Amino acid sequence: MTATDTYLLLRAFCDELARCGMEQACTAPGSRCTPIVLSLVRDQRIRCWSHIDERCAGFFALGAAKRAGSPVAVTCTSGTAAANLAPAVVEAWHARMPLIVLTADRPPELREVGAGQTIDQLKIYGDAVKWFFEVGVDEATPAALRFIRTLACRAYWTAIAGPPGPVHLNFPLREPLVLDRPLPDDDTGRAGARPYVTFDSGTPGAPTVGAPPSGRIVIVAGSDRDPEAARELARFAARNRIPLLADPLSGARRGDAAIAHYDLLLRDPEFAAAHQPQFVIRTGDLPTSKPMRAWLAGLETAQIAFDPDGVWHDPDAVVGMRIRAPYRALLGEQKLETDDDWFASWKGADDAVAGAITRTLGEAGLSEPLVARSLGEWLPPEAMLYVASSMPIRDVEEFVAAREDGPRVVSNRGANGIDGTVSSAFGARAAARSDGPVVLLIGDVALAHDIGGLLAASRLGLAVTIVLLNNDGGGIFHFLPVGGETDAFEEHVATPHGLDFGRAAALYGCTFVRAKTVDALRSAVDTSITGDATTIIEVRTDREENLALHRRVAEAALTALQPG
Ligand SMILES: Cc1ncc(C[n+]2csc(CCOP(=O)(O)OP(=O)(O)O)c2C)c(N)n1
Ligand SMILES: [Mg+2]
Repeated sequence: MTATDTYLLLRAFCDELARCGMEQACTAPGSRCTPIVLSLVRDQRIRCWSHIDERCAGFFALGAAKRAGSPVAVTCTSGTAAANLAPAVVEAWHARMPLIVLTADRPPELREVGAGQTIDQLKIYGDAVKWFFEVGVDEATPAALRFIRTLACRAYWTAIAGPPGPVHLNFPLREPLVLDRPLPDDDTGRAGARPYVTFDSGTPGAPTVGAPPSGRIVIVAGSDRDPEAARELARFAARNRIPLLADPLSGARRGDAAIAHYDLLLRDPEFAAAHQPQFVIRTGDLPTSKPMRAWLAGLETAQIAFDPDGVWHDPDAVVGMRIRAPYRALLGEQKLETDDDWFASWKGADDAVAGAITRTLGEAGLSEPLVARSLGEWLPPEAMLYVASSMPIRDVEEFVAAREDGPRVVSNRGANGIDGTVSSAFGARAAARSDGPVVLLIGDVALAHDIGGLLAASRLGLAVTIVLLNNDGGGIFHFLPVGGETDAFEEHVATPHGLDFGRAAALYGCTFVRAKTVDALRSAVDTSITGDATTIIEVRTDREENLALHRRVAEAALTALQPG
């Protein structure tokens, strides 16, 4: 086996990935991965994004896959490099994102004999991948070339076919790792630009489930990958006058039926008790809101969950029917018999709470909830709002108002980690080409965690607008019982760090602005999203005050819901 064999096989492999439709790949440097990196880079159809840190590379690929809606490859060298992809692989598994992970490895004769940078990479990501395959080291015979072509297609289609997810191919590579002569032609590909294997996952037929729902129906829409289906769902709910409790991650918080403030509404025990539906339709993942989860868990009514991926989100075991199809397969064109008073009551309450939010936040100056609410209101429809875990995603769910043409909201909520978020936002920017800015809303601990992700700004020439909520620590923990454990809370839970992010911005060649007022924030955001520099817009907040403000809003919402 020669370098020519290695490169012939890998060129055919990359050729097939590109024929299937793969447009982006992420690389990280190393020696053993040289043949994979060079083969990806030399394929003109694949845009390769170079990274220093594999953890960043993985999360960048994830963000790119999220934006593109198609598989993105990521490759790295052997050893701990491969282990550094694990967080992104786990997130991709839970978020059902198509990643094609290509790790380089030593050939069998160099394993477990003290060769450098060699660890056991077989099934290193465990059950967090849809498919693992150890790619044999081989001569580039026509049969081997045909095989590797089918392998690439299989990896691609496995990653994308429902439910999507990561696949892992481990490539043992023998030295020499670079070519010493030009590569001969290879005519084993199909004629034209066709992939070696095309794939049809089959379209499921419309399910049948007895009589259509009627009366007091609610729809609960959670995170979804299909923005067009979300818009249709919003239209369906509006047409039928069904309250649509839509997480911003669903893409359905729009139209006349959207109930944006269900989190605050359902905190009111009287409201929750008085608004018991006869039928619950759930779509997508379960929203984060605790009051909503508790309310759903306590209902005695029929709950039906639609999910084309067959995802099983039901921690309280109350869903009685699951339909592995989009909601429209069953309900799309129907006109349902619904209850108008029921709809009006939800809408009236939602409006009342919206008023309470606006008033209370208006009295408080620039705050974390106001930043979340304002971004939802200001950003243009073509923007993507990438929201970090912790309070940012909760504030977006709780405070962003319904808007017909709001930005697309995404988040790494597969495993709810605070890691890799900066890299994912840059990946989304990379996959966006010309269609709209990416704005990242992130806390200080999450930014510190993936500070290296900022390198993508200068190295890869990508611009993201980063709105940083800096409360010097994990503000979320003040909302939890651990907030009372004063002996260890600050140092070991809240973890204040005192970082000056202006210096980080300087190190990574980003612009840094501090916004102290709503107007200053708006003008900084506007300037940044229309410019071509990555800007960190810092809003300084206080964790205790943030807790108090959230409580004031909840009280104001309760008061607004009182009759008379
Ligand atoms: C990788 C990872 N480590 C730890 C956690 C636990 N965790 C959840 S929120 C949080 C603090 C986040 O702080 P920050 O980003 O500043 O947001 P804030 O809570 O202030 O809104 C931590 C450490 C996590 N979710 N993921
Ligand atoms: Mg914080």
